[in-house]
Amino acid sequence: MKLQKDLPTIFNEFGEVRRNGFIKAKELKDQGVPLIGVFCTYFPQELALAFGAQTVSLCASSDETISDAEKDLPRNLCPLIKSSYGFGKTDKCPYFYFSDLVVGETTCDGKKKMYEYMKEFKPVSIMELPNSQSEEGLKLWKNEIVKMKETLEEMFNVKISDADIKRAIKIKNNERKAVKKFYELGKKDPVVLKGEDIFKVLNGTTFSFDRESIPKQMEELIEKIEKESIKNKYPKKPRILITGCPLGTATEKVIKAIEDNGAYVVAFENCSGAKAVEDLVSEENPDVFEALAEKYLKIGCSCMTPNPNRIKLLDKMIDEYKVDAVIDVILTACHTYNVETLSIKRFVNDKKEKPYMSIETDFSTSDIGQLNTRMAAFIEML
Ligand code: BJ8
Repeated sequence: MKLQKDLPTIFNEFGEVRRNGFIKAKELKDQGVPLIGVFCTYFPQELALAFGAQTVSLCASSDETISDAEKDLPRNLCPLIKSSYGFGKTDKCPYFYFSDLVVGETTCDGKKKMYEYMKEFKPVSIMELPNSQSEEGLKLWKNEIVKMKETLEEMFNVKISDADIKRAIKIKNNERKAVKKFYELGKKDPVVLKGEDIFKVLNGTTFSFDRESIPKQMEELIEKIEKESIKNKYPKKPRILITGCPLGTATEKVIKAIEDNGAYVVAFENCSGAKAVEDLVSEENPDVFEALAEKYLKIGCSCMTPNPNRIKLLDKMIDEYKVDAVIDVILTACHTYNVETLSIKRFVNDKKEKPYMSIETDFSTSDIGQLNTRMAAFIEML
């Protein structure tokens, strides 16, 4: 990343990292580097990093393969599941094709049942994620992490020591600190960059295969943004926080609809933003498996019941980012996030006294007009 370039070019390059990473993935395969495909932020990436493997997100975000998926899966299923399955089945996603192993977790019902069919054409290993963050749940999750380490050792014929995992924890923590420092630019008032650019950078870094270079890249980028903010003045507009399902290329339309209609997205609480990054893994705990289990089980996903950690993070972020309103993005047929809209609405309206709106969308472009109309009406009243 050459920082002599202007900011729009740099942001667009981050936006292209996923596509450009296909070649890099092939090169890594040619060098014999194992590639682990993942579908969820609950997977402790440190396990892969500890033995020199790479991880890549296989969560697709395009409607291109949905009709292929619907030959096997019900139409009334979340587009993220259908699209990801479709890309795998049709071999249209190079990341899926190059993955030696896919790791899934028992998160939502649709995803965990989909893996049963995915196993027919790809090696898939499932981690049993508890549905609650209880003491018992923590024990189960720690045990699952140990089992996954053993699966990786056996499959790739390697030994993963505690010291290897400790080293990986440090690398991932440094990455998290740097990414967090970047998205925390969203706290600035007046704003210094748009939500669509924050999203491009966050999404791009998840597809970087050089994790150790991320802190330096973020440092340079932050410095450049701060320097240019002296001359790039952004007019005052309402500040929005996005929560809900993860976003991807197809659902960038939501960010665009918000920012085209008079507001800024200053924060992403979902798995495309803070949810996966905010907390670090303890580097002090001598039990590396317990340290990993504690960090990952804390993730406030709606597949947990109850799910207090989503509220806790929202509470903190609404204040810290001086948010004027919250928009909850639900992918069609995502029952857990959809059911949770009521408690999020109650929390945002009653406890934080802020406006809230939930929108349901998919990976098509057919609702862009409707999104614009709803955003314009919502933002106007702020
Ligand atoms: S930790 S948000 S990445 S599960 S949108 S497939 S929940 S029906 S993506 Fe997720 Fe992990 Fe949770 Fe994050 Fe199911 Fe809903 Fe689809 Fe979803």
